[in-house]
Amino acid sequence: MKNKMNILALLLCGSLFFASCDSAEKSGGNQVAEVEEPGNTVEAPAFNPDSAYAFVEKQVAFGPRVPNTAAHFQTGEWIVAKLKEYGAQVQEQEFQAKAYDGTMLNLRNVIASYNPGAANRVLLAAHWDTRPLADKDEENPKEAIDGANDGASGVGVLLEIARAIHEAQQKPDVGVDLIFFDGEDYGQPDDSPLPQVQDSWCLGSQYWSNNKHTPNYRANYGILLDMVGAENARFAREGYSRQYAKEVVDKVWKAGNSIGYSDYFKYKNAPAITDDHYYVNTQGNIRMIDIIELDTNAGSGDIFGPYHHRHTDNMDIISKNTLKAVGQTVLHVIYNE
Ligand code: AHN
Ligand code: ZN
Repeated sequence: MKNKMNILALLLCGSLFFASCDSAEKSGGNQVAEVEEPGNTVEAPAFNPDSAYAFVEKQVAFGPRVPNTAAHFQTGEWIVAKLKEYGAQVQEQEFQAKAYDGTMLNLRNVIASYNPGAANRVLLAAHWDTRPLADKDEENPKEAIDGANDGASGVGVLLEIARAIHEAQQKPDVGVDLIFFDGEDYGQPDDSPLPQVQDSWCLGSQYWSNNKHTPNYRANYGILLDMVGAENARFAREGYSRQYAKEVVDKVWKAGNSIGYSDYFKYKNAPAITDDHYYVNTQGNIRMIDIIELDTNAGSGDIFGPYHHRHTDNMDIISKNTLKAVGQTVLHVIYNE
């Protein structure tokens, strides 16, 4: 698509050039300099924030998507059905993983592919499970959270991207894979009395990084979305993203800023945090960034902000504007590959 647009831009330039030569002769001025150069960017289809919001709402309505519960199973079925409805080739990866507390978790990663034959691919990711506890909350810390932002927002954006690609006349040139990781949020709490378990977070991305859905699977790069729905969210450039995939950070931040979302994509650095992208980079051998809301002004406070792993992470904090900023930026990036 991009190449076709470049040719079109060249042709347009050519005819404008002749037209302005013509008028330049009459006026005696050089009109060519006044002709605005057509941009080299491809316009992506519109990301519908109402639709994305409804996808977040729907997940929350299932109840907390805690592994080994009915709400978790039903949400998994729903995600698979939506992706099939939107014309993707869908693979489910079912596996078991042992949690830090010894619980055997029945987990499922879901992978949806568009243009599966394309060699150039971009991998988009989010986690779809919910934390089984609210360990940062003073009240009811043993109860599971809604996870409207932590989990559901990223999934909502990915599903809306799937819908937008499906509806669009023009498809991206690159192949696009959407991966919905399970078991991200079952990590060991800081105050756990149990012996410390290494790598207790991100169980789905660890599994996938070592057991890809297709043998020899390759993607040029990946973008993880985590906590991308809260009102007034600010995205700083996270440490592992900069360490492993600096060019991708630059590309995505530039895209966000160029289409009007400079309030969200801030040219600020944030420390490295363990999230699914860490395992995709270190074990899966694919460079992946994390678009995640991190509070760079937290100081000694919580970098993950005030709603993280608390019951306040519910629909009240979800903003269509934030979903739009992230979703439209990611669509812009893949349509310009
Ligand atoms: C840490 O707590 C170090 N990482 C968790 C990342 C995370 C949890 N993202 C969403 N929930
Ligand atoms: Zn979490």
